[in-house]
This record gives sequence, C-alpha cells and structure tokens, in this order.
Amino acid sequence: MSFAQTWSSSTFHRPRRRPARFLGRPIPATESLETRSLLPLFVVNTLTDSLNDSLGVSNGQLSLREAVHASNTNAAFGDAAAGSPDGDTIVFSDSLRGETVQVQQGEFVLSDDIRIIGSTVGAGLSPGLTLSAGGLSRLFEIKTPGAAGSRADVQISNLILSDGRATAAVGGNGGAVLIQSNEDVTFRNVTVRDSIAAGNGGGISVGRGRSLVINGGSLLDNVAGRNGGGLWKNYARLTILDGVNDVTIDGNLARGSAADAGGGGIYSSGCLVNILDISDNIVTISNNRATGTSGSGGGIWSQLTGSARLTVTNSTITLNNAQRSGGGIWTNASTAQVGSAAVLSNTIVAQNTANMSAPDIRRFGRLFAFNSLVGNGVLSGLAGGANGNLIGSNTCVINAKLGTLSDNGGPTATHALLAGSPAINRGKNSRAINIAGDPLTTDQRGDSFARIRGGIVDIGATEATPMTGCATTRVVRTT
Ligand SMILES: [Ca+2]
Ligand SMILES: [Ca+2]
Ligand SMILES: [Ca+2]
Repeated sequence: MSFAQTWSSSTFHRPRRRPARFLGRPIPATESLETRSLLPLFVVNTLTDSLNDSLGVSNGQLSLREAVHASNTNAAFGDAAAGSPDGDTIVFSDSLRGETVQVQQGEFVLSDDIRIIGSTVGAGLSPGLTLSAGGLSRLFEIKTPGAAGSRADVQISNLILSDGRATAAVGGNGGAVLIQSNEDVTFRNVTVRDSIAAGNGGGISVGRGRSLVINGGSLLDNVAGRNGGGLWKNYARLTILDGVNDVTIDGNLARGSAADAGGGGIYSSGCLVNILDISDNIVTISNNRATGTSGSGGGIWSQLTGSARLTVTNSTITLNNAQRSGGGIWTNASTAQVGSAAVLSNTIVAQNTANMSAPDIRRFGRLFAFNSLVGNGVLSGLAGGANGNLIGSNTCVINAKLGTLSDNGGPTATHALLAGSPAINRGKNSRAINIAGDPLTTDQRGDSFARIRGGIVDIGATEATPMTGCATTRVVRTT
C-alpha cells in the first residue's frame, strides 16, 4: 500500500501573520477536501531509524527517515511515496504514541515546506512521542538549499526532542535544532531538552533570517559551550507565546570560557529584525545560568539595535544566575535608535542572582517597565512608584513570595504566588494582553485558571487564588 494519502490543501496554507494559530486545532479526521490540489500525508508507523531507512530500502513500514527524504526531494523513497513541492505533512501513527524514536542515522535535514506532527489525538496538548538523538547528533537542521531569499516553512508540533548534540565538527551551534538563515519556523508544544552544543544555542540556534515562533512547550536543561543555553538567535525574530499551553524555560546553561556574553536561557542579538516577544502571558524563565567568565543575562541576554525590541508580558523570571551581571535580564537597547527598547509589563523579575552586579536586571539604553515587580532594581534604571512598578533595592529587596517551581495545575511547572505576595492584584488589566492585543483569558496553567481573579490581574505568569472569607482574621504572635 502507499503511505502517501491525500490531504486537503486547505490544511497547509501558510498564514504568515500568525502561523502559531495554524496548528492550534487538532487535525480533524474528515477535513473537507478541496479538489484543486491534494497534498501528501505521510503516516509514520515504525520507530526504526536504520541504515536501510537512510538508504531507502523498503521493508513495508514507513519510517520518519524515509518520509523526510521523500518530502525534501518530492520523489518516492523506500516506503514513502513522492512528496509535494507545495508542502507535506508527516504524522505518527497513534500506535506509536508515547514511544521514542532513537535517531541513529544523523540529524534530519528539512529543506522543503513541511510540518511534522507528533500526535493528532485529543486536543493535541500532549507530546505524541520523543525523538532522541542519544547524544549522537542534532535532531533537526532546517535549511533551504535554494536560491538566496528562498525560505522553507517548517512547523513541528507535539514532540519531545531530547539528547541532541552539536559538536564543533558540525559547526557547534544548535544542540537539538539548527535553524539556518531565512527560514520561517513554528514549534508548537515542542519540548527541547537535555541537549548540548559545543557553540551557541544548547537547545536551539536560530540564524540570521526570518522568524521562529515557540507556541507552547519548553526548553529544559540544555547546555551551550558558548552563548544561549536554551536558545541562541541572531538577527531573527523570536516570538514565544502560550497558545493553548505554557512555556517553561528552565535549567539551561551557557558556560565555558567563550560564553563571553551569556544568556543562560535565551541569547538574543542583532538589529532590524531582532525582535523577541514574550507576550502571550505565560512564560516562566527560571534556574538558567550564564557561567562563562564574563557571562551576563542568566535568564535573558538581549542586545537591541535598529528597531529591535524585547517585550515581556505577564511572565515570571526568577532564580536565574549570571557570573557577571543581570541575573534575570541583561539588556542593551541602543538609545541612538528610536525603535529599540526593552519593555516589561505585568512581569516579575525577582530572586535572581549575579556574582558581580545587578542581580535581577542590568540595563543599558532604553528599558521601560509597567506594573512590574523587580526584586532588586539596582542598575536597572527603574524607580519604584512610577508606572505602577514595585522596584526593590540593595537595601530593601522586595520578596515576591514565589513558591518553588512545582506542579500547580496545568501542563507544566510554575512558581505560584504565595499568600501575601506583593504581586497579587498589582498588575494592570489593560496590559494583560497577547501579541494581537486581545485580553489574556487564562494564566500560564491554561483553561481552568482565569488570568484575572479578584478583579485585578496579578503580576507574573500565574494568578493567585483570591482569599475568601476570613479576610479580617489576623494572627498575632504574643511570644
Ligand atoms: Ca521502511
Ligand atoms: Ca516536499
Ligand atoms: Ca488577581
């Protein structure tokens, strides 16, 4: 039988403005088919990644290796029918749900429009399966071999990518995923974890080019020998938003003597199209470290020139560490450029540490904050009281009263606001909006957790449960 099946062209039209929403719905079993062009659907039904898979030797089962090859070349390969130049879709059989593909034949190079979906079951929230490189190679390299300016549109969803490795011999960047120049890529509900890069981007490296949208998912425990423990990007647009679930960037590390800039969680640099939006409400950035000799920006390192900007909305950045300065955020937005700025709204940056200076935020150039809480604002240039901000100092650090990173409901771990947190009801409702300007409806945890409780949004990624009754009860210690 042929594993290439017909699929509606309507499922692969590329909504460039908001590609993240494109994958927001599970693929219906009976999509209404348009007759003008039908695109291939590959249903991978084996976990194997053998030499025969890479050579295209048929064994009656369709492997991911065969499907990717046929999609790239638009020619039949092994058990895969020919892909289409207009884009292909690869899904995994439900029978493989929860399993792991051990990637043994090297990274998957994606060079033509494609989407790879780990699971189409249910609401599409849980990862369908894991791709593990076992420390042998990257998982994906996304690149277009065509003429200058050509771009591939790549969408990957509902997968765990683990144990990738980029050695110096393959350029060193992007432990799990290397995105070459001029690509438009969307990751939806993809967790990138436990990967190592000899160079930049322990988890993901995004080269000079178009855009990466991270819509739900996590960057966990990745290590870069240079900058950007979780993710490194240069002259590219990165948008991180929640979609139907949240984003946690935790436990990533930028280390080594060449980690001269830092960015334990995220390293972002460049101009013109260097935009980092962390703005759909629900990002937790914690426990990342920049330990290079002069590493700064334990959570985020952001160099902004041209019209570049860094926006962070309703997020929590805590417990990150930098060897030098800016344990939570290091930002430099050139004041010579009208358009460049870092903007924090309804965001907590607290309980971060830096070994030299500025534990929470090290600011150069333009930084604006609104209704945000900074535990120790020394060297941030921010003053408490203005714009509804709560800004601590060396002598009066504000305790945000955050719980440990733990399961507080929802798909991933969060730092809850503990009773008495000064962040409770200190945000601004009109700033609790997503990238499209629409009001946020849930906090980081998703559906059953309203973004606004008690009438006023809280600062940070999660909303506290309002106290009910007993509001006037006080416990007075007498001894
Ligand atoms: Ca096969
Ligand atoms: Ca193709
Ligand atoms: Ca509230």
